[in-house]
Amino acid sequence: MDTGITSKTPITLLGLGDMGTALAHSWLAAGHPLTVWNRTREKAEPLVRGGARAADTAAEAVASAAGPVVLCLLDDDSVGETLDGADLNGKDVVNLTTGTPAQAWRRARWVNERGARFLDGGIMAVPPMIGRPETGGYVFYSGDRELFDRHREALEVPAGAEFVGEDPGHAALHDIALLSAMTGMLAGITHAFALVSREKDLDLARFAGLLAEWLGAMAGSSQEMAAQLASGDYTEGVTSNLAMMAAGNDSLLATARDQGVDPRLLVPFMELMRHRVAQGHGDEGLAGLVSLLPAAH
Ligand code: FVH
Repeated sequence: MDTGITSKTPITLLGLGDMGTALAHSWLAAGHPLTVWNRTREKAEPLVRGGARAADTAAEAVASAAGPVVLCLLDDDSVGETLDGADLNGKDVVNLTTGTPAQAWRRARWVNERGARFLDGGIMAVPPMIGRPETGGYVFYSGDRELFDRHREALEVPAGAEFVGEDPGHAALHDIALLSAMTGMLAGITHAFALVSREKDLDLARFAGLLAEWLGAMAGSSQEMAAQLASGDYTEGVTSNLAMMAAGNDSLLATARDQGVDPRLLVPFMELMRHRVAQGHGDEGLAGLVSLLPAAH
């Protein structure tokens, strides 16, 4: 006989956009009692048919929460609007809304002042990866360690969970750092395709495979950079030195010119390399470039 009683952690989820809906389906499929709320109520209907309960207001959803209150909304402003008027006292708040570290610090303080615990999360996955561990998606978490440990099993249902520290801003910092690295990589991919795409007899699908393989092989250089930054010796274990790479940039620029491609996506990085070599650091790896990046305030 199905008594409807389960030992699974009940989840309250605020926000049913593409990502929130994917999270909701994964918790339902794993048998977690689920209460949902969304500003546009209709988005809750398919989940209600699947066994979720839809709350009429965010405040009502929070009031009835016996487990973590998870937010997956557009941005930090929508989090503030959604929680405005909700009684958070004694609640566990898990914010999976993408934001900056500064927003996470402020939100943590705001939530703590209202008597609740706070965990921030940065999702490193797209909706089709949710509930599918084989895709490698995961979420960075930071903030209240005890809250994380208590709800870890439930948090690991949609995607892997990577706790990165008690500083509430560190999940967002990891998230944004990885997205920033991805942005640079996508700029490089865009430039590479601009170079080859005008060649009529070049197999772009084959090129794409070679490109992905090469980027994967080069990704290991991040460990070299980490070791150099940790020791402060930017010449430690250098595989390819800056002087050699800066000289090679001339070939990259000449080929861009010959192929009729604007090199604007690469030039700022190349200028940084040239500057560091001119400072007399041609024997370093790339770690020395980090020291050139502090922004003027
Ligand atoms: N989708 C993705 O690929 C990325 C993957 C990495 C992580 N992001 C972040 O996840 C957050 C939610 O993203 P999403 O994909 O669910 O976003 P949308 O489909 O646009 O849904 C937005 C939800 O936010 C609600 N909302 C917007 N403004 C307000 C407001 N002022 N008050 C209350 N709710 C608000 C919106 O409600 P509605 O439009 O349906 O009424 C949706 O529920 C996000 O931080 C990504 O950066 C996703």
